[in-house]
Amino acid sequence: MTQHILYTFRRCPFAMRARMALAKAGITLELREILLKDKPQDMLDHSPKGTVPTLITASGEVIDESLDLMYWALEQNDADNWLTDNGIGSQWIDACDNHFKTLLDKYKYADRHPELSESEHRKKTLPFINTLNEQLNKSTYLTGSKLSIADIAIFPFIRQYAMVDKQWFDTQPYPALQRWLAELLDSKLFSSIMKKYKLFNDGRSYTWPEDLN
Ligand SMILES: N[C@@H](CCC(=O)N[C@@H](CS)C(=O)NCC(=O)O)C(=O)O
Repeated sequence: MTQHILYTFRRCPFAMRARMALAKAGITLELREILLKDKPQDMLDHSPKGTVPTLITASGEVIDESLDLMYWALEQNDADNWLTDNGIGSQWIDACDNHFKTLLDKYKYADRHPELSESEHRKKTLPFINTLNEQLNKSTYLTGSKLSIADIAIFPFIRQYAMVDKQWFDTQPYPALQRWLAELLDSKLFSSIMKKYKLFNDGRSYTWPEDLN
């Protein structure tokens, strides 16, 4: 039987959130780990924009936006009701994807954006970081007392943010955000989607999530 095929890159935050939703929904697929500088032709043939994650379903549909992939997976199996989020989850995701992500990239790659120093770039991220921390002071997760799609969609970017200058992040007065990040980093779900795979370009692909040989 034809399987779904996922082109992915382990360290890409968009691919991480997609893999978390796919794993949570218990979707089995063929995982193809790629290098962004050496994209497989089959992936480009299906999605010329060439971004990960890209999923080709068993029926040939192409899903090449991480958020669409999260919804596609959870709409098939949403055992923990990640999609029930008081309707505010999409506002958090929108603020992250369409606002914070650009500021994060400038902070992370400050040398490519010399108009400001690294700490000046970081300063521009602080309103969003403060808002997250304030929300997580009020509720365990972003949309209430239980985990939802918003937490998972945003988490890989906060992970990346914290890693730019870990010592700085760890010593900031964001206890609620630090608690939330630590919990997600320690989760079985996250470790299950961060396993290392050999490259598809070296002839390897895997039945995922089980096959680690
Ligand atoms: N909007 C896309 C963005 C995905 C994206 O930009 N992924 C990056 C890797 S983290 C990528 O594939 N970049 C293409 C490249 O570097 O060539 C999504 O949500 O899936």
